[in-house]
Amino acid sequence: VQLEVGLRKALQNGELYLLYQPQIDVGSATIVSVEALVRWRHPERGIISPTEFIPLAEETGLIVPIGEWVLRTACQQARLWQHGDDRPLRIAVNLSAKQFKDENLSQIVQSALQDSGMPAGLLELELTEGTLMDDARATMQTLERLRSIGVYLSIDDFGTGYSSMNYLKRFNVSALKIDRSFITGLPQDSENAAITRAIIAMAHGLKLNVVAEGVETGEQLQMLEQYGCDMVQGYYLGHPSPPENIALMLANRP
Ligand code: G
Ligand code: G
Ligand code: MN
Ligand code: NA
Repeated sequence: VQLEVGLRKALQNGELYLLYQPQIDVGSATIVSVEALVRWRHPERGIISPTEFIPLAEETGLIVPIGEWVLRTACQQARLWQHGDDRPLRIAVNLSAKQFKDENLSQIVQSALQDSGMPAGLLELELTEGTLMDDARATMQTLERLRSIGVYLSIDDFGTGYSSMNYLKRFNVSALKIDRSFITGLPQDSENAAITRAIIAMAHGLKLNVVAEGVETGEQLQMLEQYGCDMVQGYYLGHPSPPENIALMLANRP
């Protein structure tokens, strides 16, 4: 209850902030997307992880205003990172189930794009399998609306939820992000290796991009490159970092 009261005030008191984690294209070894990850600087308790306060925000409905703030802040930040059309950079934002169900979602997305000047195709929205499976008909409608805006949709934490291959075919998303629990044990874990290869093959068969999350070692990167994984994200490539660090990475691109 204490935490809930605090969370209500966190937004207006400016206690939330975003870190950004790079997503690297394996082929060109360059940064192609940046994922926004929210943090809460609590006045007494210090920094609180989203694993702690996002579930609370979901329960209380506070996720809707918080999510809108994340979306707007991330888009505005990402606009500053664009350098003409030659090397466009996507910004990825996590959407929770409640945001996805919010009937104003497509308006909020459009308004965030308009106000920031970000092209729709450079906004990546990450949805989990759980969010997509909830209510098939409403899900398809919301996805259609988002698709028609032109945003890039990915399925986050792929492989950990319930996914029907049938839905995957119909959802019409752009990318799958393989959950980091499958990457962690690589290259030794032969079961994780088999699953990772299978997800990459399936994604490519469906003409989807595939991203490996939680890449922590050079060996893992090498293995994923062999498997034909398109993009990688994880501590080996860069931790979630303040915007200044991302600006430096961008400035130092080859
Ligand atoms: O960044 P970190 O590993 O601490 O994130 C923990 C969890 O919180 C992850 O599942 C991540 O997707 C989620 N998360 C981080 N930022 C956001 C956000 O802005 N919105 C939502 N809905 N989830 C987020
Ligand atoms: O659920 P989602 O994929 O959005 O979660 C992203 C979370 O994963 C963030 O909280 C981020 O801090 C964490 N993360 C990012 N890279 C790595 C990594 O290489 N290893 C581990 N253990 N966690 C990571
Ligand atoms: Mn994510
Ligand atoms: Na994930």
